[in-house]
Amino acid sequence: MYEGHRISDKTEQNTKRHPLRRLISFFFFLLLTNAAHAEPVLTGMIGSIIIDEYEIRLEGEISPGKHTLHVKNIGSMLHEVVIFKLKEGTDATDFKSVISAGGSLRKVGKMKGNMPPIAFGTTGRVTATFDAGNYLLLCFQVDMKSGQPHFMIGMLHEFSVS
Ligand SMILES: [Cu+2]
Repeated sequence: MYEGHRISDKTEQNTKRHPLRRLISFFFFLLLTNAAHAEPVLTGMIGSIIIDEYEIRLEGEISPGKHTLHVKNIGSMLHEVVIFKLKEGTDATDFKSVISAGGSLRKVGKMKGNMPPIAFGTTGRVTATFDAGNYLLLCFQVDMKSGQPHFMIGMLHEFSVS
């Protein structure tokens, strides 16, 4: 009943607005989102992520909001960082089981940000918008020896935002 009420409100509002005005607002929306992409608005604290063989760890706590995290690769290989939000009720073990079984990532959550691989001894950054929930930091690079993705052999870190 509440849903129906909300939908009819929206329809009424849309019919009142001139199509050109809607187009203009959409254009400004694009401008704003692009600007936000180029120069992230930072709220709360900025944490950092350390990547190594084979671990990934978060220094500091992340509060809800948009954050850019500094990344440092202290290992001897290429590593990347993927920020993944877990669906409510799932954890790192569920994530690994789903991937091992060849299932879709969408079954366990959603990717929120990523930093392409960086060489050892270098730094990078990754930006994501966080809301409350449980997250994973992951590296998807494949290990030459075992053929396993790095997150399967330790480069996985679970944390929560509240
Ligand atoms: Cu890695």
